[in-house]
Amino acid sequence: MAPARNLIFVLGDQLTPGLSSLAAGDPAHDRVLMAELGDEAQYVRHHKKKLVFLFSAMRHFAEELREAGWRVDYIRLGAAENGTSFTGQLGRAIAEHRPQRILVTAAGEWRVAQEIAGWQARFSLPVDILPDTRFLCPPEEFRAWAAGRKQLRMEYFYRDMRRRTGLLMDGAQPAGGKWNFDSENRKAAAAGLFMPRPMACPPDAMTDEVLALVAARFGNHFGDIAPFWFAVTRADAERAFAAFIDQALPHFGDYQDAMLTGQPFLYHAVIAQYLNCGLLDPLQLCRQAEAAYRAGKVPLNAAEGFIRQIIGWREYVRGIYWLKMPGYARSNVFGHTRALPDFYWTAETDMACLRAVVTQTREQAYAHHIQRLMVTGNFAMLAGIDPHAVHEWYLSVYADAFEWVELPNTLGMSQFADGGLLASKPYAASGAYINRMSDYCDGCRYDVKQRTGAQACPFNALYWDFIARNRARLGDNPRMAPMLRTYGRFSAEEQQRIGASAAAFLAKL
Ligand code: DLZ
Ligand code: SF4
Repeated sequence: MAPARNLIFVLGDQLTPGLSSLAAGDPAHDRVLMAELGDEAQYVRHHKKKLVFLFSAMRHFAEELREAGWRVDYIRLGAAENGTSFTGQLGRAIAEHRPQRILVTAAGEWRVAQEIAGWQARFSLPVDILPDTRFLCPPEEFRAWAAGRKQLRMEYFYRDMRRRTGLLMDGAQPAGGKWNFDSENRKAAAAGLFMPRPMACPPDAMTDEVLALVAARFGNHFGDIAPFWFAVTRADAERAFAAFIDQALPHFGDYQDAMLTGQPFLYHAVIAQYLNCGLLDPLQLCRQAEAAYRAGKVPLNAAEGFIRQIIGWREYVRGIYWLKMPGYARSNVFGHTRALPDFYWTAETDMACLRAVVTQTREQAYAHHIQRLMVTGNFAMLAGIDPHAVHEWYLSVYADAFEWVELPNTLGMSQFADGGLLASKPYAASGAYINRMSDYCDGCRYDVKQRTGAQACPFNALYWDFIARNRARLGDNPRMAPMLRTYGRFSAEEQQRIGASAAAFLAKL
């Protein structure tokens, strides 16, 4: 066999035909390598549905590349020696194909990028690491944007991205005269609203094989493997997105922050898993959402809210990740050290909100942003859980979670472990917030109206105890001042009861 000219390593979250490494290669001379890797499946113990999704999407993508004329080495889990790591598989493929050069699109995760950075020296071969052009803002540009700013406010970054892409712009002005319609997006959901389900794709034969593989090899990982309904091809993911635009986007804005028992999806798109492994293209999704608005099919607050998540928040957290890693992973400004409670895995807790969110996470490898931020995340911060353990939990349980997006969302936004680089205040809330935005409290054995005592909603005492514990640190944050003042007005006895209630609850965790 003639040696390959380039060996192109396509990673599991690079399932995009226009990927920079593929664009730099040539099917006539080059060879593509893809590998299912034990190390990647287990460095955190990913949810079974996530593993099925990724491996099946990888296998389907390899077929797509073959149909486009590429020669693809696709290494199935457990199929070849040196099998469990990127570097091990690359070494094996180099020995077999004797390429002149390695092409790879920059890895999404710092850990993998470090590994790739060592390849040139290790294999004495040129390694071209190409920029990941699927993102709109390259890390260097974000660095330049951040340089010299005291606060890295997403809102200003987002406006620049709107101007740059022209999305929802009328000339130099934002459509509707406002950049951000978030204040219109806080309706609580009422039971009985028509809730479309995300489009379900029954497993094909290839997915059935992966289901058997994951059940056999990773049966002890968290999460229900069945029913498996995620799309695993670009065509199906695009259909699922089109269905979202048609059926759910019109209400997505209004009910973005709502939570309802037995309704895991509400009007959410549930496409982040497709987006983050490369099946869907971010800019194309935004153009479709804008077109639906321009055609009068969806209101502006919905289209703007959706587009802001993609070109604003998603790009912004990636920028923060590459700006701050590797140190960012160790952020722990509150010095929290408590172990993650078992009920994050078992859902066995009397707190109905946490039970609902963990149960749904186990069933679907999905929860929406407010469930993640204000239920599981909020509880972990109030209870003083080690933020690194919280990070590893989110990274493993959600199908869309890749470290570049999950880590800043967890450590920065949700746990405030970075001391306020990402968020202007801790997203701490008592039971009242959860009661306002959900129906969880109706079915809970705790009383959301009581602050202390054995029947009181644990979020309440934990919330005030968190405020009290961190008085000194939060004192100069103007957005926390009202809460600190309220706490200060409690009687000494009430403050004492809060401390005792929180301590009694935590002692039993
Ligand atoms: C998350 C993941 C998993 C579970 N499995 C694989 C795999 O078998 N092969 C692979 O190439 N990538 C996998 N990934 C994605 C990587 O862990 C990592 O998130 C990306 O390569 C980004 O750096
Ligand atoms: Fe959650 Fe408290 Fe409401 Fe129970 S009462 S569901 S613990 S917020």
